[in-house]
Amino acid sequence: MSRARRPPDELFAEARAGDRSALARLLSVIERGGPDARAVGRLSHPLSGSGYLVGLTGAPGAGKSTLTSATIAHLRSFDEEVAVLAIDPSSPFSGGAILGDRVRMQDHATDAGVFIRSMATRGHLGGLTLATPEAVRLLDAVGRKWILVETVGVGQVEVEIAGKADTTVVVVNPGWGDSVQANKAGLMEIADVFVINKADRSGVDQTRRDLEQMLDLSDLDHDEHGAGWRPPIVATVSTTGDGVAELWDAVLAHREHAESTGLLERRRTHRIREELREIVTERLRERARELCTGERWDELAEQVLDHTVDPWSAADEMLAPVDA
Ligand SMILES: Nc1nc2c(ncn2[C@@H]2O[C@H](COP(=O)(O)OP(=O)(O)OP(=O)(O)O)[C@@H](O)[C@H]2O)c(=O)[nH]1
Ligand SMILES: [Mg+2]
Repeated sequence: MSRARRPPDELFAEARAGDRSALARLLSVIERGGPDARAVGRLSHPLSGSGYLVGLTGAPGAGKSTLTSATIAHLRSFDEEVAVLAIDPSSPFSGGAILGDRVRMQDHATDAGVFIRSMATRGHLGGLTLATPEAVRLLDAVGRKWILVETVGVGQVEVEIAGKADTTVVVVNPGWGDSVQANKAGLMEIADVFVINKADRSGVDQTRRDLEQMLDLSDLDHDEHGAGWRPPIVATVSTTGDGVAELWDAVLAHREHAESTGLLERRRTHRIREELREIVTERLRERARELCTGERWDELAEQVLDHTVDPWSAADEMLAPVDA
């Protein structure tokens, strides 16, 4: 296979026609960022909007990938096509493979109705907050009706990425109530559906009671959820597939609620605004890097050092082309 750089529009046409390796290469382009990534975005945007985005998150090892794999099997039994993105905001590794996920999801590797891909930060500015929505848009544009995004971890960034789905599934395990590290408030905020996975272990009832209690205490009517939705709690054993049908029914019920109440539209509007703000911020950062070089920049730095110019005035001067 030639590694020569191919223009995004060629790859895009091939991906639309069902070529998975072209799709994988486009996702690498998005992961790298820069002008080519923007070109992909311009191609995807007009053709996207019909896919539905389901986010899955939870503590490391909660069983998200196994659950995703079981969910894929469930969807495939109805002949639904699905794309999966596994996102690891804390990992610098990329190249499309978080090994564990590959292994766990390899049951589906030869199924043309399933596309699985991992993405990592690669350390560039803006990173996954820019790349994730772009990747989702691409998968949507090439015709995937269901897009599942698995996010590893429960820190602020992870919860932020996971919470930007149309429906967000939060995966916990029995005994979750005892664990101190989990960002519980953040997870309560984004959950549309709770899953107690590893329900073959003891403590499921207690965990369910804990979750119910937390739901009783939380403000379910705030805008993110919309009035009238209380996140259901589903128990699963993802290694056997037990409970996965109920989980998917809960996702479908939430989708229907979101579509019929206007919640989905509100969420998507909110998401687009946030993304636009990210894009503008990233552009301004790039612009700053361009502006803060050269002779005048060096001079000003000297003058600030000598106390002949204050930093604010120096910044004003560097920003003059932007403010104009
Ligand atoms: N007993 C039991 N084990 C499970 C269940 N689901 C997953 N596991 C096991 O839990 C371990 C972690 O599963 P993963 O699916 O990799 O979990 P994950 O949340 O994707 O993990 P990270 O992506 O590393 O955060 C594996 O050894 C699974 O076999 C379950 O329902 N019951
Ligand atoms: Mg995983």
